[in-house]
Amino acid sequence: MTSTDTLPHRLFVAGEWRDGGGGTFADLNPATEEKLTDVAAASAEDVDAAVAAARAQLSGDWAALPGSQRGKILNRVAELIERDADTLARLEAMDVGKPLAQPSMLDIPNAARTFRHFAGWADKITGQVVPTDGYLGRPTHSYTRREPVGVIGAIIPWNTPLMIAAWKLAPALAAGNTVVVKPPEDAPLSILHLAALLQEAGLPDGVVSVLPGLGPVAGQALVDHPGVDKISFTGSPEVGRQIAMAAASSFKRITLELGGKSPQIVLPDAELEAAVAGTAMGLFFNQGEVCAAGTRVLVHRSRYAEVVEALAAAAAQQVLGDPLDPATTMGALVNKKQQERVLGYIEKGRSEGARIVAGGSRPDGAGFFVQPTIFADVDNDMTIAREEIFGPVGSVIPFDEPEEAIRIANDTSYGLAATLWTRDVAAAHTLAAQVRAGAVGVNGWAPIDAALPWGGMKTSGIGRELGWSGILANTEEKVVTVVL
Ligand code: TXE
Repeated sequence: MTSTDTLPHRLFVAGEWRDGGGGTFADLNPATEEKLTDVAAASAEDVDAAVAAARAQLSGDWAALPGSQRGKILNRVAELIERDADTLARLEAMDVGKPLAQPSMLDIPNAARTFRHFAGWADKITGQVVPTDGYLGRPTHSYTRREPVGVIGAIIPWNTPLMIAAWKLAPALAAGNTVVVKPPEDAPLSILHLAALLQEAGLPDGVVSVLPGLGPVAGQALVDHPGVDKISFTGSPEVGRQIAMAAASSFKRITLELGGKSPQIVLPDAELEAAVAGTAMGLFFNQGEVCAAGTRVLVHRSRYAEVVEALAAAAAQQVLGDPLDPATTMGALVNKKQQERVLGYIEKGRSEGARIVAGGSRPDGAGFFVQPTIFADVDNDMTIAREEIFGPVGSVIPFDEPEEAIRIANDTSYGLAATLWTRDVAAAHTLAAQVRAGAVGVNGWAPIDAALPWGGMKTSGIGRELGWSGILANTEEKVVTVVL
């Protein structure tokens, strides 16, 4: 399966594999810069066909299935993901450039867990009976129903494609929607494999189509399509804004997850070894290409020098190399553009006066690698502390009082995640309430779970995915009143 001539590379539309109307695009291995395969690119006509099949299923076999049967299929998808875990992990490692251990540990088990979690919700999506004042003096029986939103366009980024596809597909399907997925052009392979698993699990044809293709072509066609009821998007704020504006004119529903500039606050009483290991993971996991990356490390001045030194040592310990080599701890960035973007931010940090204590350039040789980089003496007004870099670059900022830490933490346009390192339970709860972020981890960086709502405040997005919030985001509430 991972030999390049057998890689999945065609569109999956209405249960059939076919070529795309938009030709093909080259999918590279970012660690070698070699082509993995040419992938079919969907055209606007392909989007039309997928949306038509998805709409038909809203009154077809899929709509007729009770929730328990939808749950059975989703459970089967989880089993098939586990059966093919090695294949999926290798696809993800080769396509994204991440070390094989990471998808094996996080992306693939999390995707299976997400399908299983939402399999459990599929037959428990209930409404409420609501007492009212009656109607023209007569009693009434009023109740609410949660109905599918309809056809959902799911637009996926390249950093953790399979996991994010599962986050969008599983709650949507549990609630009875149909979905057209646009995988990222940089890493479409694992989602194409997932398409085959959805079919094998017994999902009726057309309920999910997977259309690799270019963002401004296939993605845009999905956003503009009148037959699509909702767009669920994870990606950049720039594209998120375009989607929000297009959705506003057609009243499409949206869920947007747009990244962050997340603070990790190390209080003076923190257990330092754990805090350094955790903050380093928050900086370097997945090459730093993580929406919740903890890129602003705020450290109490009394521990500042120690933490800077320890983070520099943690950066120096990273082993960059072939994602399939078990010794590798950090892989390549996804493409040349991302590598240049990250190197550009490193230059900006230097020129604005931050002090590099580790990394700072790209290693020689092939592959879109960037050294893990730590900046000390960072001011929160510097560009490297304000803009999402999406690479292995951390800014360490000192603070004197917890109030100052919160002020700096909240002085950002983003609000996705935050991490607190402290042994003081009262301080943890107080600061967790004060920080403006969708998810706060205490003594652990960015815990994620299918049962926990996920999403951000401010520029980090609109709406929540996962947990019961994921069901709410994928249903419309209807009121029925019977006058008795
Ligand atoms: O994102 P894009 P890019 C941030 C991160 C990164 C930057 C740029 O800072 O450096 O964004 O990454 C599809 N209509 N994040 O350029 O373009 C595209 O095909 C509809 C954070 O890769 O937003 C892909 O499937 N769709 C983020 C998806 O949008 C369009 C994860 C994301 O690509 C489109 C990724 C259009 N006009 C990047 N244009 C996170 N929240 O974690 C593109 N797309």
